[in-house]
Amino acid sequence: MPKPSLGNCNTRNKSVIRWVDDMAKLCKPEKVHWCDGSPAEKEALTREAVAAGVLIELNQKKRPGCYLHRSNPNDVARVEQCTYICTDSQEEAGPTNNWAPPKAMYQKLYGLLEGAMRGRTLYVVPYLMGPPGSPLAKVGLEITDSIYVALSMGIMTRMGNIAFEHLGESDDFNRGLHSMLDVNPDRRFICHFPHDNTIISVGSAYGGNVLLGKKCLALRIGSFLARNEGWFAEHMLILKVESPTGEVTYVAAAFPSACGKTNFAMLLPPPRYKGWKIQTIGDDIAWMKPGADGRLYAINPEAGYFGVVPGTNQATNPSAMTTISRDTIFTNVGLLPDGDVWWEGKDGPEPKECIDWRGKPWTPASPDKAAHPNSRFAVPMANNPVLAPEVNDPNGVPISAIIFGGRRATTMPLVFQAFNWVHGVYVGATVGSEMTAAAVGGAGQVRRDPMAMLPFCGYNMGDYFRHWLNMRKKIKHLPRIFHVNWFRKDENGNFLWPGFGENMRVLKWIVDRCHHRVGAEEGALGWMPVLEDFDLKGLKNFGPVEFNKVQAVNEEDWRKEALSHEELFMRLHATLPKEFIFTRELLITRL
Ligand code: GTP
Ligand code: SPV
Ligand code: MN
Repeated sequence: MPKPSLGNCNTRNKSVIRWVDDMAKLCKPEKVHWCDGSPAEKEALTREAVAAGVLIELNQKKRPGCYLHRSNPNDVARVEQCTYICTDSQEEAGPTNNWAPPKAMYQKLYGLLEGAMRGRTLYVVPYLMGPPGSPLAKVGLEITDSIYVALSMGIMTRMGNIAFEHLGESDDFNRGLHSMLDVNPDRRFICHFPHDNTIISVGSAYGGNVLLGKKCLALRIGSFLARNEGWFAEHMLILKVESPTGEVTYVAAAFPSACGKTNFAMLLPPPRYKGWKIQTIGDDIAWMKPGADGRLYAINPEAGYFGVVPGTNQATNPSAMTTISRDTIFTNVGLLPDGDVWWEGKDGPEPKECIDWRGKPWTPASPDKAAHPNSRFAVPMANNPVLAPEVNDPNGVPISAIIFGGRRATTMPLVFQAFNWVHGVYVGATVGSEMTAAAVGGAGQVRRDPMAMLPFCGYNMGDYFRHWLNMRKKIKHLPRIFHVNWFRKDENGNFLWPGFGENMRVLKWIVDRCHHRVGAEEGALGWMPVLEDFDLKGLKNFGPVEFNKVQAVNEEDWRKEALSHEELFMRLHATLPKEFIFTRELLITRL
């Protein structure tokens, strides 16, 4: 086997060249391709992917620049049971993470990677997370043998030479190595080595498992760095609210996977909110750091959206529909006879026939869905008609409110505000949510998902809570903290709250609270909106009776809820901040 050449190497950074050379020697690809991020390269790689059958060209008149990818049916979502944090001690990873000692894990992975890219092209994907010039931006390098990953990273990040420009001669970059191997669930490992700023992912070719800039770097490694360096890496959308008078408020919100971040970040206010404008900064990840003026500043490290397709339509998310009308890679949706795509919950009548996400003929009589419930779009954020220009501001935007939320059919009211920072951190730490199709296994079960970070916190969850509490000393103007639940249901299983665009009403109350415009009632859970301050005008079939129902705090439900907080705390007892014990006592007393 001859030594694989470095191909069209396009940097002189010695650490980069040495690392790529080492990895190429290990994986033994036939060819090495360094991505430069140019439009010409995107076109050439796309053509190659189509020729190889990795992408299917869609109807270019209806969806210019759009392609369909079908993943292996055994590989359709993140796999939490195969995701590891590799630190010397298990204590550092904590009880909520799978742990393995670094040495043993490197050995096992290098064994699997030995010669794994024979006959394949090794793509070197340099990328920048964050706006160019931002003090919060980070450089990553992903080596992958998947052309789909290379193309998707080109959408999701600022990819190509821009990363080398940012890096210069430094060796401070994330080393990410990905190989599909034979896409076998038995050989699927997503491993993080926070002390080496290294990620190795094998055996998958799907989304959060393999687009290493996203959940692996921006959240798992990111949260580890953030704790050490005094900032936050969070599973949060960031949005901008502009009032008719031009008042601007920035809000960050953490909801678990497939619980409404993309939809909320692109919210179109109902007609009644004439003059109000919501714009998107980010839809999935926020990096936040205290600024010199004592406020908390946030950037979106990503450059694209990897969003849930099913349920997206003109009524729920018109801006997303415009965004994905071009330049989009769809994964695991249905294919229509005219070369357009189909998914459950798209506008218009069901088609008479299509090809389902597995590539099999589908009709409305088929027992299975045409699109996989976790089918996704990958699309550049530049397509978003409501993109906030501040998304490219290296300094980020100052956050006034942090919202936590989950998917709860019962128990949780539509909205309340935490009493103070410590209470707010408690509210975030005890978020519960029904599991969704975004991860393999357990869909529908309620579990504790602290700050929507259960699958993404790269170190001990108790220490993470401690970090959240400590940060209050570094932020002079603390954001107000809120909790929302769009998903409460009635006895017949119908959503009590209309959601989507109507969430503007909840957001308006939150913004009013931030600007001290409305009072609130002290309740057992926190500050509750007073009926007169909460705008219900123009809502169909939703008046004061329904409002009281969606806001109700049921004592019996909350006894169970408080017990389940205790269960989480017992799991984390070794590192749990004592403040939480007192806060829970106060909650029980108020109940
Ligand atoms: P990830 O990309 O997995 O992190 O998900 P996300 O948090 O961005 O969730 P997304 O906005 O894609 O929404 C997921 C699902 O929740 C979709 O099927 C939406 O239609 C649905 N959804 C979003 N907002 C609402 C809402 O206000 N009410 C209801 N009932 N459903 C909603
Ligand atoms: C999530 O699961 O929270 C996602 C999708 O945003 S993935 O990139 O697959 O993690
Ligand atoms: Mn997410």
